[in-house]
Amino acid sequence: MFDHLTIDTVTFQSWQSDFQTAFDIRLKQRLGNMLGESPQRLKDAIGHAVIDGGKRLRPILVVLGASLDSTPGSLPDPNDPRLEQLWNAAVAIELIHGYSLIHDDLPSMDNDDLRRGKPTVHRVFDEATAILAGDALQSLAFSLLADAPQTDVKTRLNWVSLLSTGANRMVFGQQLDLNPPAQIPALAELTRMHELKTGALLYAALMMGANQSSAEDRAALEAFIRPLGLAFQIQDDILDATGTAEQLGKTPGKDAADHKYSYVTVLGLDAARIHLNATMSEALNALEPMGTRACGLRACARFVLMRDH
Ligand code: GRG
Repeated sequence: MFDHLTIDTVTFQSWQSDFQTAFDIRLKQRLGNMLGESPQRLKDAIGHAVIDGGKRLRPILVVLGASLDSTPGSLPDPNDPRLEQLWNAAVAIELIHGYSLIHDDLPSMDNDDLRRGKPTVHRVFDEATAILAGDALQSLAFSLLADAPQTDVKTRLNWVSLLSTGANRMVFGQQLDLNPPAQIPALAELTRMHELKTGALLYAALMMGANQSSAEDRAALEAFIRPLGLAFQIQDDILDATGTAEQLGKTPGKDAADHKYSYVTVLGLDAARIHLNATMSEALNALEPMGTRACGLRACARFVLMRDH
């Protein structure tokens, strides 16, 4: 679908790898500047959690959301100096994501030993240090937004508002996930929980990037990112049910083992796959009016659909 309006997956994956390299340079710079006074153990725990890991999907959404007009038909050069203004926002949202993963893995939540192919933060350090690392990442994220260079006050405030809303909604979703209903939830209830837990931060990422866009573009992006966030979660649930620890870098089969409601445990694997395709079509349809300006986002959506970890 929309093959003439997209970028092939191999090209996108190669760009994503360059993006990860560029992102990690900026991330390390910023952490180095902000953690000067931190005890070494906390610094190490934060580094273990957020450096050299993850797909960097949220920072990618920030950059693609901001690049609709600068690179129609292609992907933005991650080292383009015009992106300089965005890096604080891109790093900030990844720090919030990093905190959520550390806390999600804690014994009191998902109790996981493996994340991004490495032992989780509380396993390498200790539980209290893992909690503190997550705490610190939250305030570090917002100080990056407050101090973003070459960025007017209105944009910085808009970023703060989007990121705080996204992070809060993620917590609301996590609370729902921790206290599942006694009965198997209807699809609408499952969808609502995942819109909060997973979708809200993806929404914040894209809209932070697109904060200067026209109202028309922002409406199209909103109509895209909502189903994309759900598709991301459905794929995550399918991978949890079908992937290996080696492939995923985390413990597979947790949803079923922990009696969690997921798209697979509620719908079954085949229906979850059908639902994934329908949800992805909804996301791609929303981008249609944007033509080649949305090539990067379309390729990113395919990347979500095809990912194996
Ligand atoms: C603890 C407040 C709080 C929230 C936790 C992140 C989260 C909410 C839960 C993680 C559990 C989970 C599997 C959620 C599904 C989607 C998700 C956020 C997957 C991990 O994100 P990726 O795939 O991870 O972007 P990488 O490692 O690539 O950054």
